[in-house]
Amino acid sequence: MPSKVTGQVRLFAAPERFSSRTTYFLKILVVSLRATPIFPHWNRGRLVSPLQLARRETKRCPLTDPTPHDDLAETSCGYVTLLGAPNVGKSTLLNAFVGQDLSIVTSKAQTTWHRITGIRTTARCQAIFLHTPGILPPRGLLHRSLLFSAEEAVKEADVVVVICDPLQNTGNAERKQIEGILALGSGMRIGVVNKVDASDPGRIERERAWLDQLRVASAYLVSATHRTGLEPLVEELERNLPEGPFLYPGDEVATAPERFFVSEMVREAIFEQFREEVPYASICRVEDFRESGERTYIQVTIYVERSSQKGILIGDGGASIRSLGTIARKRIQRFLGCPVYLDLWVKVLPNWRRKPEQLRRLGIPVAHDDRAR
Ligand SMILES: Nc1nc2c(ncn2[C@@H]2O[C@H](COP(=O)(O)OP(=O)(O)OP(=O)(O)O)[C@@H](O)[C@H]2O)c(=O)[nH]1
Ligand SMILES: [Mg+2]
Repeated sequence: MPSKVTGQVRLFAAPERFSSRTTYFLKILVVSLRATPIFPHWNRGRLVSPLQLARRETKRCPLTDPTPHDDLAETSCGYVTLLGAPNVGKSTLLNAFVGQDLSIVTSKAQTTWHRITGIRTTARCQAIFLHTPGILPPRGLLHRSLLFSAEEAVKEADVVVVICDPLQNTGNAERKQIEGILALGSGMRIGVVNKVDASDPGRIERERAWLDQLRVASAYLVSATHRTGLEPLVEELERNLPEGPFLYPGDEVATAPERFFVSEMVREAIFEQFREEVPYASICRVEDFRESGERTYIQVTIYVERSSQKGILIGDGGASIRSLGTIARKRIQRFLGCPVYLDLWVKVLPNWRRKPEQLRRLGIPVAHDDRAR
């Protein structure tokens, strides 16, 4: 679990790699937005808002600060976007890269809905990994919004890692969709064939051939679960990040606040415990998070679309929600390192997946074209 998860943003004296102060300011703005809590009320939690931080830090280190950064040219820092169809192992890879379980992993496709940022810092290099939702031809507003978030991450990437899974028979439509998204960005492309521990050479070759068509600079065969083949891949990623100062302090591994990880742990338990319909209709939001005596009190609401789904989640006499709560609470306690009282509520928010305003309130960015619907 993350050793330190904060939304802090550090401002630096304008480094050489930004051609003008405006460009630099835009970069800072992007970082600040990334650190923005996914839900507005997170500002009331342990984090200060990026604006507050910017104000505080600006006093100490204004943008015009001429302080020389002697070793600037020797560090590199940039964004690495992990792109691929659902279930190819993006979360498992991200967790392997940063060495912590930041992103939930389940056997179901399209588990990750939010863009998850993981930071890997070594002496000379900071790689900021962006896990994007799995790519599928979109069906409905939620899928289109997930796609939008992947597109934005590809546009921002210095390097895009295209991950494929030889165990899946990825369809032509999915491949075309990925090719279309790749074309939106100008970052260097690196290919990864994951799950080689469980696949046969024929299938691996099929995926490599597709990666060749995408004109990747190089392709790597890895197993994210067994953590094999990752070292040369990481070296290549680091070699291709642009020179520049670190954007995050070296001991940070994630940009999202604790509340985000807590809500994801509840969602992970839902994905594991329930079948097809309920996990995809459920989204979690932390409503309250406070230290109360020896325990931390956390109230999480699980929003579902229909009352039948609420009934399934609660179960006979509350049996299902109790066992869900027990699994999630244990994970959250391990993550926070303290006893937790987890208060789970289930509410019906009719058709939330089809309503732009609801999606945005629940922390899922909606594409411009869909906002007015
Ligand atoms: N055998 C094998 N299984 C793997 C490997 N990497 C991931 N998996 C499994 O593949 C499934 C999906 O992994 P995730 O990391 O959640 O995949 P993802 O791409 O993040 O999925 P979405 O977020 O749903 O798009 C899980 O059951 C993993 O345990 C691997 O290297 N080998
Ligand atoms: Mg994932």
